[in-house]
Amino acid sequence: MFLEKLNTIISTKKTLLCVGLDPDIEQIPPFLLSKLDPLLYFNQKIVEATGPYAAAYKLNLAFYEALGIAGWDLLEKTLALLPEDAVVIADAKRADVPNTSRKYAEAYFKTYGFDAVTVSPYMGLDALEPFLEHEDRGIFVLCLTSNPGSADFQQLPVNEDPLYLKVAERVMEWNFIYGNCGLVVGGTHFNEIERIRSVAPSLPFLIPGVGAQGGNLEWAVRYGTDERGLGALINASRSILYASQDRDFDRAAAEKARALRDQINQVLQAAGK
Ligand code: NUP
Repeated sequence: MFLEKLNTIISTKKTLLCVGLDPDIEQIPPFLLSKLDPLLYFNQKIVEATGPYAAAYKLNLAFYEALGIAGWDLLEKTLALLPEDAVVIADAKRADVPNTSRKYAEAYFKTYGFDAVTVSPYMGLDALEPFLEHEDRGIFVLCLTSNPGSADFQQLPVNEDPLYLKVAERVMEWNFIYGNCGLVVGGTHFNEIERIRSVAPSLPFLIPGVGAQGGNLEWAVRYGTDERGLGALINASRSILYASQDRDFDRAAAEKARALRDQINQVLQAAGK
């Protein structure tokens, strides 16, 4: 089961860090451009450097799709490099009418073998069921995203509570049926994380936005984790990937990842978790 796998990795490796593999040809160190396959080389070096500190890798599919056929090739080759002791998340933010969602689920879980996927709750339960029916995989539903635009819809009041809390409540209900749900909660919303955790005490949270987007790590860790200090992944992409533009970029990425893991563990310790 997904949550068991996630929590086993978290407690064995003692890390909540999720490394976001969002490779961008315009942001990688320029010296790599002379390599045969710069982005694959970059991903490989980043994975080798961060492996010991990562409980998960999250591949945002936009960075692969943007490259056309070369991107699908990069995705496949990158997946083959990832360590066994890390969960692998497709950040795809999908969901559609059931007949189409079934194909999305097949793509991520069967064709590419991801452990988990991010989905949008906007189209409702029947759009998510084709994903949820893959009982051994994790489904992270967008609850409150890290961007300022989350105020446009997600924070609107619905019978007094903000919509994102309704999403959290419904996902808790769905989790009683399927047992493989999680929530995406942006690390930029510190007060709200505590509220969401209180209505969804048992769901794993995927928390992006703490690095380049300036989220608050302490609140993300304190309230993003469950009462045992498990069930949360803190994602950082650019702040790790582009820690250096020089030949030491992989060492710099390892340093960033290690430092972030240590900071997270210090917060857990201070919170008595
Ligand atoms: O609310 C969200 N915010 C967010 O940044 C949900 C996400 N899935 N993400 C993704 O997390 C974003 O698309 C990117 O892949 C990663 C954050 O990257 P960075 O800001 O750490 O570079």
